[in-house]
Amino acid sequence: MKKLVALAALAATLSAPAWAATKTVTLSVPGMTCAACPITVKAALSKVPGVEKTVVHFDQKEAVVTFDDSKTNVQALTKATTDAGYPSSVKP
Ligand SMILES: [Cu+2]
Repeated sequence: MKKLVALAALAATLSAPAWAATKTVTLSVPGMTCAACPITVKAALSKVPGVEKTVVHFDQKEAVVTFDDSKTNVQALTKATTDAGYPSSVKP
């Protein structure tokens, strides 16, 4: 978590207005078992308002999500993948 906070603070200092910060979080998505799964996971995450970028790594079974923390949060991201059939958790 410390690293995430530091990154968010850095991003806020560099580019975002004081009331919004762009955060990047890595989600572990163990349920991705075939090459089509990342497409579903990526689509689910991209639909969450505030998500700016989603990169899914099938080999590592993880999704790297960049989002505006004034519009969404990690709970909404994990809920989105869970609702799509892929429960996820934040990687430390
Ligand atoms: Cu699949």
